[in-house]
Amino acid sequence: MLNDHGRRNAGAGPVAQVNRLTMASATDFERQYEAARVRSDWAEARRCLERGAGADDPFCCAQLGVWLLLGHMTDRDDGAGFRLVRIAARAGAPEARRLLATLYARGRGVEANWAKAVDWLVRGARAGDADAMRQLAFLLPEGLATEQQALLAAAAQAGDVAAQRKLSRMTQTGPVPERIDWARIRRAARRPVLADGADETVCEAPLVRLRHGFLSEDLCDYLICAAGPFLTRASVNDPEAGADRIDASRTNMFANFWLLEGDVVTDCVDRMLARLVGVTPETGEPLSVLRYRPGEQFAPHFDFFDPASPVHAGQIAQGGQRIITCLVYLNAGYEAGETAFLDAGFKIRGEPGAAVFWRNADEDGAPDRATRHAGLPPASGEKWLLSKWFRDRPQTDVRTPGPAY
Ligand SMILES: O=C(O)CCC(=O)C(=O)O
Repeated sequence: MLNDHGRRNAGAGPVAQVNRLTMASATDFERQYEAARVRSDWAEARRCLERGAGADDPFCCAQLGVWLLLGHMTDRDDGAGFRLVRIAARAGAPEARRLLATLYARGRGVEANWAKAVDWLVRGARAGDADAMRQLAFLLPEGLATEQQALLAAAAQAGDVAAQRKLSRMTQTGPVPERIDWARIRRAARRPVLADGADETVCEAPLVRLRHGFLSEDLCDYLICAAGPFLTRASVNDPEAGADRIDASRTNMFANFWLLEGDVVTDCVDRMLARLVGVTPETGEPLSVLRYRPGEQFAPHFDFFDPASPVHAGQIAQGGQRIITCLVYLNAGYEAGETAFLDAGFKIRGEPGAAVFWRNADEDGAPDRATRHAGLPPASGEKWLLSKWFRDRPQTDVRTPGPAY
């Protein structure tokens, strides 16, 4: 039986993005780094970054900061990574500003500080960064519809799809204000949090729980839009060979939200998920968004690591057992496509925003084989789903470097 834990292989887009966005005004440091990177001369690339960072070159600070945060080509050092990203953010690099906001929201390399996270988004938005505008708009409470509309309109005009879609869902829109009250936005932006509510029991053995209305329609759509650029064919991990591979048993696409793919809003979703299932966010693997087109499926599988497989036993020893799965249905407009529990004999498909969660293993890490489940293929339309796995210990969030680095 194949087990999917191949989520670590998502592309290295945002690191490349740091390259792409800042190359427009490339400094000598940057050009030297780029030349070494193209030759895959990583030792020289690193020396270029270090020389540039020593001279406060924003590109080099951002890139080396990212390497330190990811443990790429160097030992992971969150504090040093944070400080370098902050230098680049202060110098006005848009992606460094956004990353700094995420680091403050997550408490990565620095004590979590919501006010500073918002402040860095505001700085970005004021400088015209559509991404920061969109994030802020989704963090504003209902009462600030005018400011929200102004942020969304500006982001939408810059081509931001999530902003365009949210704007089109807003029922009462007035004229867009000429002046944005940034102080008001800074004060009002808040984390979306888990609303009070009761869980329903869908099945007793295995114990599968359902929470209606876990995510708002807005947040569901936010995740769908955010996943778009990172979608890649989902893989499975072979417990005998130990390697991830493309396989006919899993034909859908997925996107993982590692540090660089995520943002302040997705970090809020991560915290809500942890709260829902009663664990700390640090035990979560990266949030993952799955997309199934008609006929695409995730064949019957377990989410736990099987201690009987030497490869999986190694995974357990390294990062802990995968004890909880949480799925959130993100859209409507497709037929079939349920999540099926084969041995327990039921299928479920929640309305958009509904969360389903269960334990894959007991307190001692012993697998619950009654949790065998599948993502059935939609007969028509597209199915979008959030999938989140929690381990029995905090995760390092160190991504295996892909060749694109
Ligand atoms: O697509 C589904 O309904 C199930 C997804 C799944 O099995 C998983 O993420 O582990």
